[in-house]
Amino acid sequence: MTITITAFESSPDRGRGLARDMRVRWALEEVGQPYDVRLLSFEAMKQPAHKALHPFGQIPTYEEGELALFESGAIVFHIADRHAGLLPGDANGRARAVGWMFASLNTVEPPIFDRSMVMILERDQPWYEHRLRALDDIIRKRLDDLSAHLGDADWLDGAFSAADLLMVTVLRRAQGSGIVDAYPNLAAYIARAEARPAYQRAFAAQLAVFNAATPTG
Ligand code: GTB
Repeated sequence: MTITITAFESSPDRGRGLARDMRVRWALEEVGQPYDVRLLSFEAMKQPAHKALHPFGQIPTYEEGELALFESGAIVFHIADRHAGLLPGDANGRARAVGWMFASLNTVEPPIFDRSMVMILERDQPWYEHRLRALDDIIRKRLDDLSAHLGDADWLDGAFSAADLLMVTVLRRAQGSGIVDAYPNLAAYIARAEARPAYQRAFAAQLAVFNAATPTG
């Protein structure tokens, strides 16, 4: 059955692979599932046709036959659940990997996301510097603990899994802040993940969308 996902027609990240369709593309590449992409403008995302798929009018979505999903974490979990390669075969290892998937989205991502929103929306506010420093402190706390957990291991818990895929997409969003560079093992973790052929294919695919939408010269 054909898998169709949605992505930005013109991503504000300018092809850096920071929008959340990147997670879904990467997961599909890891498990070797071909997929189509329906590109949407911001306006189209808010129309009833798309809101029937995504109640909040966002990307990404995932359609496969009768099934329609939204929320990148749920989509990545679905892909990992249905195909071999992204979750351990043993029940306890699988449960731990799912725990790390939640940790990436519920514990590590929120302050990183908030920081990027503050930078976009609150730059002119009197509290801007204070709020940014407070968020940086929270992010550092999270990364201190994540770095200590990872140590010199390649991945969060044994073999590469959907948890690493999600965690790396979250950490990439913080890279522009310079905070991640203070943790050599996390920087190496991101680089190791980005070197995976599946990541490379997913990154190239989303970059091609940006390049096609951007006039050159
Ligand atoms: N919790 C949902 C999920 O994980 O799927 C969040 C989905 C979401 O935030 N989607 C964003 C969206 O559709 C795109 S990814 N926004 C349009 C809207 O809400 O109207 C978030 C994103 C956007 C831009 C950058 N960037 O420019 O760097 C990075 C990430």
